[in-house]
Amino acid sequence: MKLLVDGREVEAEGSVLDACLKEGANVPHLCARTGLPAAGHCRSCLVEVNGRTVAACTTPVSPGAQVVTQSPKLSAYRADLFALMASEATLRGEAATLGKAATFPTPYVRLASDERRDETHPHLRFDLSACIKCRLCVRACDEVQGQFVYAMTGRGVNSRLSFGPGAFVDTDCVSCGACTQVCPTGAISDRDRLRLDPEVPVEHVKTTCSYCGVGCQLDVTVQRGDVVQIDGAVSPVNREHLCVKGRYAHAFTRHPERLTTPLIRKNGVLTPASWDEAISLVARGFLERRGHAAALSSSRCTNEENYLVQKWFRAGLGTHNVDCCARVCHAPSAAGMRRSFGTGAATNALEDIEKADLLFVAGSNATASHPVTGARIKQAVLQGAKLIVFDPRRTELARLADVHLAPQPGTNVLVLNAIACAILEGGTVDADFIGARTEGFGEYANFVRKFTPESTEAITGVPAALVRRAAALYAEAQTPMQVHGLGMTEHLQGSEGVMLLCNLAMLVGAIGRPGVGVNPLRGQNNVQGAADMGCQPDLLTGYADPAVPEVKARFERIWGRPLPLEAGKTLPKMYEAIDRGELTALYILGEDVVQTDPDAEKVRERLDKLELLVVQEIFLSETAKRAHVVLPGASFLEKDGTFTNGERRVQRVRRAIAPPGDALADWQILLRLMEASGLPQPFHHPREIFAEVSAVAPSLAAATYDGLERQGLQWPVTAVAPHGTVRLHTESFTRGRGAFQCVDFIPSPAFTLKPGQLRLITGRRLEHYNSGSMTRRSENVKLAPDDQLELNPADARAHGIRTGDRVRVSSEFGHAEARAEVSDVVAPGVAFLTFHFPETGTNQVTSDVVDRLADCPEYKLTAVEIRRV
Ligand SMILES: Nc1nc2c(c(=O)[nH]1)N[C@H]1C(S)=C(S)[C@@H](COP(=O)(O)OP(=O)(O)OC[C@H]3O[C@@H](n4cnc5c(=O)[nH]c(N)nc54)[C@H](O)[C@@H]3O)O[C@H]1N2
Ligand SMILES: Nc1nc2c(c(=O)[nH]1)N[C@H]1C(S)=C(S)[C@@H](COP(=O)(O)OP(=O)(O)OC[C@H]3O[C@@H](n4cnc5c(=O)[nH]c(N)nc54)[C@H](O)[C@@H]3O)O[C@H]1N2
Ligand code: SF4
Ligand code: SF4
Ligand SMILES: [Mo]
Repeated sequence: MKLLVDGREVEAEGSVLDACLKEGANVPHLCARTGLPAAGHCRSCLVEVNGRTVAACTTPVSPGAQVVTQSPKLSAYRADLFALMASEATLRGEAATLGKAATFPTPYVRLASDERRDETHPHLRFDLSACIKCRLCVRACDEVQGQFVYAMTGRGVNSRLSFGPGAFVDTDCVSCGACTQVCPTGAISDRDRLRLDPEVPVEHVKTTCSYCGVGCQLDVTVQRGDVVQIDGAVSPVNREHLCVKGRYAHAFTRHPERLTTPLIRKNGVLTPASWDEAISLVARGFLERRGHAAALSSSRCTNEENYLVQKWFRAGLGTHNVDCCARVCHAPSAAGMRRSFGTGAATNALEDIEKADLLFVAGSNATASHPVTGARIKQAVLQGAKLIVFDPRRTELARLADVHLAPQPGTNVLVLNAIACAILEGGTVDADFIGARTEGFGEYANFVRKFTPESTEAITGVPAALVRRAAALYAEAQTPMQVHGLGMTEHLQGSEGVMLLCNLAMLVGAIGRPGVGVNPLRGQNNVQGAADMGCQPDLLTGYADPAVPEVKARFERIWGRPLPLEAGKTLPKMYEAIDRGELTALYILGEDVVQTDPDAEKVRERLDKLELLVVQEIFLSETAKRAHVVLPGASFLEKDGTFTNGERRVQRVRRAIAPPGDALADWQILLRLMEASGLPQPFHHPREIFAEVSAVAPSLAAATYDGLERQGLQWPVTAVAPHGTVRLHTESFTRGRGAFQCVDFIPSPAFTLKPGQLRLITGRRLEHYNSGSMTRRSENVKLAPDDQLELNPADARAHGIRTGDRVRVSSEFGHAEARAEVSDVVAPGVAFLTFHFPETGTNQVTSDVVDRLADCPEYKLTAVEIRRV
């Protein structure tokens, strides 16, 4: 709509403040922040609209409105306002900058300011003498993160910001840093902000977080060539929010243990070597072992790097033996959803969380594993959305849930069939959707009727009444949206469990429109992209099937090489091939299989059998320690490229600092390796590699770096959808009709316990990330110094264990040791152990059971014994 700002015509929506800022008018504003609804608290943005003085942030634009931003009256008002603030607080930061002209010295009587300081937290710092009581921190903590750490106490001039009487480190804070980012005075600050030297120029680089698959956009502040501070950037993904890893776990970049030079094993010892020597040794080593070579690519690395890895192995070395950590993670989501719907990726977008009237969270601990998404789910629930949580543990979200279904680990199939049975019995299916868009319903309806909630209760441990209540809530919702995690996939029946989630969505017609769908919360920052690029043995870039002759011909034309005919191996099959002596050379890009693959003892044995193990890493990981050659790569802050998040959004990664020593960007190393292997590539920048990806992958046909620049694009990005695709399967399913699947329950071997055994689940905690190679080398260790074993009080009592005790966890595969945390998060008979510290040995305990369809390890169920040590 059109209005006048200082006499100039402006076309704007939203608030008068938005219109003024769009016009470039100089309107001070302290408490108006994107990501938070306008509140009009600080009054610094007063302007005149049609002659009336109003707060611009809370006044909506109206057609033809006349806005005046500068007048003697407004100047006097602003001067007075900042003078008043200065009488209450030591103006610093943004507030000082804005108030500079007006306020010093203040004509008002200086009130006794709040002198409270607190430096107890590893990241956050408090000096409340600078607090101007704008409440932004309170609102960020309540309305964005949902942690409710702060309150304003007292009234009028006596009001104070409070976080309770104790030390800040003992509050419920989850260190997201939202409050520090919005604080306009520095009353709430953090170590990073204090490290910033105000005298030295800074550079800002926008890039994508390299921890989880949410894909938050970061605003990185660089000073003297070093990352000093990270803030949340404006983006539909994270709306300026971040978590404790994305914001604070960046010290690893300058850690002394970073790899800075190639290493070659000589006389048993990894010894520094030149790039030339290392590259030719590796290239020759793989060429000599053609037919016996395999690659594991990295979901931590960029799309361009993943593309090169599989191209090198397929076109250069003639093998489809390429896999990545999706195998041990969401490969079952991809396989299951592909069978049901035709595309193995999230059907909807993160923005749909606010459009859903019910969220069904299955086997996902989102507030710890995808914290920015988790916070969004919490906010949706606080705004009235219903919540069903399906998880054996009482997670943070489970505590907020309308219904918490807590199954025995490994019984997902029974519970999901029982929910379907209850929906069918209730007759609340969407018959129109089923008739028009699906197939196999008749057989499925007959099959699933035997799984009554009452008949499954004894095995699953979930009361029939709760199953029926969840079924009714899901079926009655207008916009029921599912998100799921590894509690679904990392099981013997992982892919099948995911298909049952798809069944539920189809039963009630919850596919193909806003606020619904089946949405795997993809784990690693670029696991979606690694799979999109073709880092799996059976599918090429863009999920092209090499068995289709036209597809094969197209790739051969673009790559200029014949494609291998023999099928490739998944990661578990690669290990078996090592045992048989068929596989002798393995290239691993950024994956610490020794720490993160199951049955670690066996993994070590197998790696040690290899004639050539090459690991391209940023740290000497447990896996790199066993390599013949180690190549030093660059971290995400040190290179360009793209990552694809869990909602299929391809986003730019931009170099902020230089890699340490002689380390090179992984794509540069790969180009050198390809050239030395006789497969020279014409690329000089990731932009050019991406152009080839677009040429090969139909789903990215219309994607370019320029198009991704602003906020990325969700694939498919094609000529008919040049701005990307927010939701899949809107008209029909990728495979035509959605396929109902009949799945019977098959108990895992570990489901049957021997006397005295517990069911062990392994997984994550907020502060650390997977192998921990990066978060353990950051200040986050001060928040979480080690792994923990959650035990129910009953089991702890029975074994004489208290919180803090060291406990040995044993299975038939091996032992682990960790500190006990006695809590009711887990039910009796269930234990939970994290895997972020190598010394814990979590994966020495986990088993060799894998998903029936996708070979994903069953990390979520091992029969174990425990004892105090
Ligand atoms: N802080 C942090 N964030 C991370 C990571 C990290 O290491 N740390 N890693 C990233 C990666 S790679 C991934 S894949 C994601 C994973 O993120 P999530 O999917 O949240 O992973 P987990 O915590 O391993 O497991 C999720 C939940 O599954 C539940 N569960 C276990 N067994 C069962 C079962 O039989 N049925 C059901 N219904 N639930 C079950 C567990 O109790 C747990 O709460 O997180 C990503 N984000
Ligand atoms: N017990 C148990 N085990 C599990 C799981 C579980 O739930 N329980 N979850 C599984 C899951 S879902 C996953 S995804 C895997 C994850 O397993 P991994 O992929 O092994 O875990 P990460 O710690 O992410 O390790 C990646 C490695 O890449 C390196 N790296 C990071 N950035 C770069 C880069 O830019 N370049 C290069 N060259 N290297 C880089 C890091 O230093 C790190 O050593 O773990 C699995 N293991
Ligand atoms: S860091 Fe996050 S959780 Fe902690 S007080 Fe600030 S806003 Fe709240
Ligand atoms: S939620 Fe995930 S992507 Fe966002 S800052 Fe945290 S780790 Fe990074
Ligand atoms: Mo993962």
